[in-house]
Amino acid sequence: PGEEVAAQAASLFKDSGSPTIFDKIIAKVIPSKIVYEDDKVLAFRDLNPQAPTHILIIPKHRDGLTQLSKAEERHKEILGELLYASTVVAKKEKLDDGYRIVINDGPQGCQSVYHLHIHLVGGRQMKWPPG
Ligand code: D5M
Repeated sequence: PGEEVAAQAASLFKDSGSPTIFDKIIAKVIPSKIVYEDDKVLAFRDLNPQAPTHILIIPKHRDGLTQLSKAEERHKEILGELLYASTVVAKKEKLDDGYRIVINDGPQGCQSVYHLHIHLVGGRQMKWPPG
């Protein structure tokens, strides 16, 4: 089983960008609280929640999408999948009065993990403008 996990991790790491903590979450090498999963998308609870509900929605295959600004034509489908999965998760979490979707990009956007992820935050009143 150890070898299997290593092989799975190696295939995930083939794309550009260094491995991140999210590769280990996808490979289930480290635990996470998964709330939704399909063949392309994984959603799990943020370790450092900024609201009563704070979930990260990520592509299982990064395929060069370390951050939103690296998106290319071929990523259009997965970008749609991620946004749509966010609405499915929001419904599952009963965020019926609304919620916020955030994508942090690069240093000025406060991105810390370079594997594209959507933050889904809700369960409290949000403020505008964001900080
Ligand atoms: O957001 C990166 C987010 O990733 C940040 O809110 C913490 C979260 N994080 C980091 N490690 C973990 C693990 N192991 N489980 C769950 N959540 C995690 P960014 O937009 O890049 O700043």
